[in-house]
Amino acid sequence: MRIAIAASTLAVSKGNAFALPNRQATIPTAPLPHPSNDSPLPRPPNRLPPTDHQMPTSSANLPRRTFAIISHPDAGKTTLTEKLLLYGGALALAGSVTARKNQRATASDWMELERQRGISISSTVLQFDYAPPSPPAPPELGTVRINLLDTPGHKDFSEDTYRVLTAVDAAVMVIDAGKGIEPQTRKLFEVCRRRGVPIFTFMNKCDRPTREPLELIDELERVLGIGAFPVNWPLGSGPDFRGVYDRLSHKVHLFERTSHGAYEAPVQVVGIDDDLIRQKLDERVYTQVREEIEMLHGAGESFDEARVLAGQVTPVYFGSAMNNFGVQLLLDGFLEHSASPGPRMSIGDSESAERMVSPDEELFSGFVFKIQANMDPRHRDRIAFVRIVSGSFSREMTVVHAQTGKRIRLSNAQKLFGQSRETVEDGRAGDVVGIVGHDNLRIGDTLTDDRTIVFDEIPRFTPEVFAYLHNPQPSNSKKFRLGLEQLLQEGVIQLLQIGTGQVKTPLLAAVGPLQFEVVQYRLKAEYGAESRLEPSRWTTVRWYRMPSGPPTPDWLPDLPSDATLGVDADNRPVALFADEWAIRNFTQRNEKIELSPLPFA
Ligand SMILES: Nc1nc2c(ncn2[C@@H]2O[C@H](COP(=O)(O)OP(=O)(O)OP(=O)(O)O)[C@@H](O)[C@H]2O)c(=O)[nH]1
Ligand SMILES: [Mg+2]
Repeated sequence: MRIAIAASTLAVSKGNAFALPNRQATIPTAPLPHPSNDSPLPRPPNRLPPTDHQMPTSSANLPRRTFAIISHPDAGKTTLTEKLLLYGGALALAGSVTARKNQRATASDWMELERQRGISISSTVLQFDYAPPSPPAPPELGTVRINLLDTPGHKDFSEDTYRVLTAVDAAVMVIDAGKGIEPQTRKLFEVCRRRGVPIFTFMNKCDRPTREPLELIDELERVLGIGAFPVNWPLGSGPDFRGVYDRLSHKVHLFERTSHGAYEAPVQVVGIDDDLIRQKLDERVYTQVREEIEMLHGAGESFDEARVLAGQVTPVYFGSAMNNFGVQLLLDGFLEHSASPGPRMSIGDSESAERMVSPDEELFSGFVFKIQANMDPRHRDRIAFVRIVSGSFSREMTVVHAQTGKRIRLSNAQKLFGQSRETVEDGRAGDVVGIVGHDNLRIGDTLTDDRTIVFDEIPRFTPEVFAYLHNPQPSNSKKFRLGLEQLLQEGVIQLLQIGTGQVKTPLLAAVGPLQFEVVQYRLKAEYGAESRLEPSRWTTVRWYRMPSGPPTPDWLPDLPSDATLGVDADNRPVALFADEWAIRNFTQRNEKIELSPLPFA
């Protein structure tokens, strides 16, 4: 006989329209909360048969989940992404970020340079369908369509990550349990908090020596100022990491390693008093874990889903992405406790007011949050990634491009799975679709059926590094120009023109220096164009204007020697400075001029 644990036993309050159950919420009959005699639970058939990747075409009514994986570099986002795909049934065999020749690479680090360096450079969308366990899932749940976005951790690529955060409804924050909270994780967390994005935490790399779990939980609360609810608790760490105790189902999941973590790890699910646990754990570790679990239990805090959805509490899962430990618990836990796609604010236009656009609205709307050229060398095209906010999408539909007011036909739309793509027939709020063939689409643009809707979701950043890019092969200038032009459209570097006369010098501007390296690499790999980078002395850019409006063309500020003037890509005047002192000097000489780290609206 099987029983389902009542939600009340778990002290979980359901706030969202539907909730996916935890796979382990159905267990062989046993008294709760301390069943002691369970046999290992056979894995239920909880997924569609794996193919290389799966993208069923008819999906109109599937529930959606759209989330990003974020963290400091190297915490294991791409590894976790790959394992979520494995457990989600979207991959039959997981690849590795450190794949050597003839080994399988990950689906999300598809770019040549990412594979060479073993780091993520660009965010990646992976859409797949996951059939969660049934039973105990209520029959109406069925399959869920997941839009998963793996993001780069390095701060030089953070502009891309911040844009992705506008397109998702939740984030999984990965923490290296040996290190705790690192600076970039903290910054990303702050952005999520400001946006009210619910955060799930995965304490990764528990197969290596970690910091004390209680200390990690305490750090989350202290440093990030968020409530932390450990949903599961690690049994040992490093080579002694044997499994986790699931505090909601009161079950212990004992893991076994598989070769390179390419396949799902076998799991035995037993009660906390089971002899098997004593056998697997060192006496000291066993005693410590029991004490910790008792202590957490004694603290009496219950899992409050409403607070999770409000971004006030983060559910914490321990595991090891590389070894596939705890990945299934994270996936099922996330699906159970996260919410379906949320609304977005429309700022309106001169004739319409600001208002929230709900996913249930009938008319289609969405916004572009990313542009990527040459994802597939065979196509050599450019994809504008659109997050659908409301209504539904169908192939060949025409929509209004809010920025130009023109109607455009979306005849070539794709759903993406890393680098692979497939024509999309339909889409719904929460989905990310790739629009091909509309070169006038820019990051931040709105596509809509409702002319009153204009989104303004995309954050802007001030470039902090500047360099000249030269073409050392004049005979190749066509390729060089085309390549640079297309890479500029991706919005990760900007082109400024320095000088005030007819002839100006192009100057590249970016948030971090690695972006320049990527541009040089991609110019060569994708366009066959060599380039030479020359550092510049400029460290700061400011847009400037007179309080009475933009300066007339023949008017120029009084310039100190370590500053220069120019224009941005939209011909707006900018000043560049060699150091802080130059900015002060400039402001003293031009008292009436207003400076801004971003273009004036
Ligand atoms: N020991 C151990 N190593 C891991 C685990 N998960 C990931 N790694 C390793 O950590 C390194 C970084 O992993 P990635 O998945 O590339 O990390 P990332 O967060 O995607 O890194 P960026 O995208 O570059 O920010 C790789 O060498 C992984 O093999 C784990 O659970 N245990
Ligand atoms: Mg990565």
